[in-house]
Amino acid sequence: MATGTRLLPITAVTSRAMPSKRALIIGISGQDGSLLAELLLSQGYEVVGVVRQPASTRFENLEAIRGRIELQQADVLSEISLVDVLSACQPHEVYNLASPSFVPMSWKQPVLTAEFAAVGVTALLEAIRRVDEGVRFYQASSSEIFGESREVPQTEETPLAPVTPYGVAKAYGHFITRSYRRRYGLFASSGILYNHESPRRPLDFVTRKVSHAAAAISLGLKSEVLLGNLDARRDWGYAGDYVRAMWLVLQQDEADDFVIASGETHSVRELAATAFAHVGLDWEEHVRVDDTLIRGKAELHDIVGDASKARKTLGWSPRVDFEGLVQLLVDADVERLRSRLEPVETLADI
Ligand code: GDR
Repeated sequence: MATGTRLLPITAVTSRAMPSKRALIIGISGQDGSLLAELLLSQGYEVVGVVRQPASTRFENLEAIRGRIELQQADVLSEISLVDVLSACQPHEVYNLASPSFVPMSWKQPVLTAEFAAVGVTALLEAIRRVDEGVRFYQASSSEIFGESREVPQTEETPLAPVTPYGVAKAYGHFITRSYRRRYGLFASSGILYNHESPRRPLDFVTRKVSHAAAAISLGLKSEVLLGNLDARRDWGYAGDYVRAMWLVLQQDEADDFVIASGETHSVRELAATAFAHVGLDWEEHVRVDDTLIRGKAELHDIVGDASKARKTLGWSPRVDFEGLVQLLVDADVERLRSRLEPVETLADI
């Protein structure tokens, strides 16, 4: 679509009595982007999403809302490309969720990780500065920026000590957002999000890996799963709760940084035990440790967030607890696998 043209079908705009807010989500096709898009649509927003692939691509996470959003293909590392999108869309709010998210991959692709999670943020902030300094900007920071933290739990004031290329790149993104807020007075905020999961998580992440394995084993589709460090602990929450926090961050009077976390940690062992118990199985009979999946010195310890500021200022608190999250993931995987099995069973019956 050419710069300056309207992005949404005219019906979507004129059918509302009040002019709605327009949000631009960079990286809309991922777990967080798609959940955030659904939340914003439910609040009456017009939602435009930026994707790297052609807009005609079938994005599984966006299937339910595909007819209600506009997609723009753009090079998120190019300031010119971003200026074009911002000029065409004229958003009130911009959410930057475009970044690789699987931490171990950042050791294999450190330069690419830095380009997206660090330099790309700068390109976007520069583009906003050029097009409209009044835009509200959300940066997806991550608990990985705390790395080997000496403070437990971490707050917005905890010094950053990242250890992975992903964490280092995210620390840059975090600081540059702060820097543009101070230097240019942009409404640029960061949400420092701890692990947040949903059925839209790819299977590489430990939560989905475990929930999918528990579901598949309970349906007789496989017998075991290989995991890394069972003692590793994380502060896990439900992604639906966390995208609500993103939105709240941009509704404040002033731009700021917020830790978004559950405040409690659980081990991978507890994760497996809870998931397998939910489908009536003993995890110890099905989980094996694969040493190649252990992160060693790159593993993070004592990463747990203190979200007091978010609770007080944003009025945010998570609605789904650890057990509820694990059950929700397992139920979704059971349902997904059963629906794939059904046609096969029907054929076998014939
Ligand atoms: P993380 O998530 O690296 O914390 O980053 P991940 O689910 O990959 O790992 C969580 C913990 O589980 C341990 N673990 C395993 N992890 C994976 N992936 N596979 C395994 O088989 C396995 N066995 C044990 C890991 O060692 C680790 O301790 C997530 C991502 O969403 C980031 O994008 C985000 O920024 C941070 O959370 C906050």
